[in-house]
Amino acid sequence: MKVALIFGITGQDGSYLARLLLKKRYVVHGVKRRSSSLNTKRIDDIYVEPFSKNQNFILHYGDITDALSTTNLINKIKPDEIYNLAAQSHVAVSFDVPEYTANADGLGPLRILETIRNSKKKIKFYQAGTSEMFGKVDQIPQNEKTNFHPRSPYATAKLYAHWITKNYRDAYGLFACNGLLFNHESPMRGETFVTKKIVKALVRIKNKKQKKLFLGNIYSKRDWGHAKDYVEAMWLILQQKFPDDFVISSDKQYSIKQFINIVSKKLNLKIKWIGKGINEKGINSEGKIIIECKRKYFRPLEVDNLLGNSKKARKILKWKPKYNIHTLVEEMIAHELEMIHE
Ligand code: NAP
Ligand code: G4F
Repeated sequence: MKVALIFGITGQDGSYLARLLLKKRYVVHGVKRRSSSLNTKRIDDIYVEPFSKNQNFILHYGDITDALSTTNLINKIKPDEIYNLAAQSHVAVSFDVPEYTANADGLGPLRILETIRNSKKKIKFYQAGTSEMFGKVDQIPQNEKTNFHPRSPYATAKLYAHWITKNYRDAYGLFACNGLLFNHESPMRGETFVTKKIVKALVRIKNKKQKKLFLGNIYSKRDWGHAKDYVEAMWLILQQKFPDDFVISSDKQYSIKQFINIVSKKLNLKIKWIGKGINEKGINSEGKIIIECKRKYFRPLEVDNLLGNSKKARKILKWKPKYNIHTLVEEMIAHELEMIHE
């Protein structure tokens, strides 16, 4: 049986990756942080303390900013594969906590790489890189050869992680790989990311549980896929003969406004748009304002135009996403409808 260690097990991707690896009969170890309230809701159904329902699923306390805990866990578990998904992953928040973001997202992976380098065991390493590193893009669509131009403390920290992973691969022969993943969403997405925020709010507005949705820039464009498809790509990346870096994307692009229109159409919420810029508003069929823009949701710097070209992954990994924007949105809506009746 292969043994995997996942940093960031309690996050969206960690919860999908753990399920995928358990299905593939791995022993899965996950690292969770101590928090003042429970942070395991995404994995509670596969783990119940004190006796795990699944004997192959083991959780440990740790923190990627703590070199001792990171090194000790790796040396104790001696995994075959490490997936580093742990990060302060919110771009807007990274402007408020830049030093912490640099420490967790930039130096965190270095701590893992250095431990692997000093380990006698050959451990494969996956680093959760991001399309945010392309930032102010000079090429559309973006692929593995596109220049990087990060536009946030988050993207800058992730760029360090990207290069240090590549450097450890080149310098020490580590099987260390970067995934350059474009936005991926799911019912498990964090509440403050834009797709989840929109779907949740529009479902609640439709069911008269909420009056308005406040957003920032609705003209940036993103390439959205489903987390379930993207964690499969992470696994495939570590199953190759040689370590390499791969763009993972749907290769389709929508603006935030287009995303809102897709969701509202599926909910039969007829939204009419009026006004321009910060004064743009979405109005329902009764003439009530249900969507407004607020300055506080705009970022000091924006990434306007992300669109991936995942040709390399589709050819080499033979990766093909099963979801599209419509099936993704439908699954997210169904989940929010279930939640509303809880
Ligand atoms: P997420 O839901 O925010 O999950 C992040 C995970 O990291 C959580 O388990 C979180 O723990 C953990 N974490 C944060 N700081 C930590 C620390 N100091 N020590 C240990 N664990 C820590 O993010 P996601 O959407 O699953 O994304 C997974 C990874 O892929 C992240 O690195 C993200 O930056 C990257 N990525 C995401 C996307 C995307 O569109 N989702 C695209 C490209 C790259 P808590 O639960 O305690 O907060
Ligand atoms: O959903 P978002 O916060 O995702 P963003 O910034 O693209 O980052 C996500 O994807 C990255 C991959 O490209 C990951 F690396 C990262 O960890 C994260 O998962 O925002 C998407 C867009 C932005 O342009 C933002 O300005 O939506 C715009 N937006 C407009 N109003 C908003 C809002 N974003 C958020 N979070 N909240 C708003 O109210």
